[in-house]
Amino acid sequence: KIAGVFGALMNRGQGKEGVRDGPNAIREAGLLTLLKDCGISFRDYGDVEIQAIASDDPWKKVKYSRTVAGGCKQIADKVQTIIRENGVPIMLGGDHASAIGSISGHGLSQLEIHGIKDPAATAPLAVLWIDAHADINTPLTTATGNLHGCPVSFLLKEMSPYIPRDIPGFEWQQPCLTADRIAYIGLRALDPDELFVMDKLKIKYFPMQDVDKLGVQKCVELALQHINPNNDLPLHLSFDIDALDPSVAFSTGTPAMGGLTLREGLQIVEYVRSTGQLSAMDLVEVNPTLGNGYQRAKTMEAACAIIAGALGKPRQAIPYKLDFDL
Ligand code: DIR
Ligand code: MN
Ligand code: MN
Ligand code: MN
Repeated sequence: KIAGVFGALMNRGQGKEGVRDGPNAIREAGLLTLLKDCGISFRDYGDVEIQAIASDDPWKKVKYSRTVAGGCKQIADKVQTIIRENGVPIMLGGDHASAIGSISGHGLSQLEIHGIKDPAATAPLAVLWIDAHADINTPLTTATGNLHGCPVSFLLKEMSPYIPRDIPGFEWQQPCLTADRIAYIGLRALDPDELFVMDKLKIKYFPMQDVDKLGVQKCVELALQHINPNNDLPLHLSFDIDALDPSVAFSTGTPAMGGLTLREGLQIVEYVRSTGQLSAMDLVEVNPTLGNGYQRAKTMEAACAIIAGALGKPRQAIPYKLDFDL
């Protein structure tokens, strides 16, 4: 397999438009050179441009549903193309609403691979969500109206009674996961309704205080044990750069103090890589228009390091054996 890198120029899932420039800032910071130097084979699939829909008035509080949903459909198609071509999709964001697209596409690909004809079936797939936020608000409970705070509720079967069917643009989308197939690490900025829902659905989550108590290694082991007990499901790693502390990743729309160190972030992705099950990854919410030059450079360097770590770059050096396969 090779890494199939693509940009998702999604910026209507929240209010800070510069997140659209994230993918190209990550490329300009040298991601592809770094992968090449590490012997990681990849193909750059270019960018998914999001078509701004001219009249995209709010549905209740929800902003830009047609633009976001249409973009997510394009992203889902791109992910399916990459997987058909034997790639591991690496989506550079863009805001986290894009994960409705990448995870739906990954789910549909798994159904296709297993010859499951019913598109409403639960996909054989596990998701590890690394974020300061839980992104599990619903279109009716969201306080901000920003869809980047809602992707998980769109993806879970158990949440579908709470997702109105008439949100414009989302007609194509169906939940592909059950609540026992997703776990979180890094949480520290949840809305009260989100915590209620997570406890109700018995979702496994490791907030920052667990990272401090148990250590990040134990958290990632327990998270994966829960969502993928036999380590036989393909894994989708959805990494919001705001999971990292603002001292290393300031250039993001909703930074939250007290986050993961870069070392903890690397430990997570390196462990995921060691399972051999990484099947797709998102690295989202990188906004190069925020922060000063130093903060921007740090954020881009962190993003590149997290991606390379997930794809097998050892931390101590560029590998001297350049023949490994994903
Ligand atoms: C907040 C912020 N929970 C919302 N969410 C996110 O808008 O629903 N920030 N995802 O990154
Ligand atoms: Mn976040
Ligand atoms: Mn997020
Ligand atoms: Mn965010």
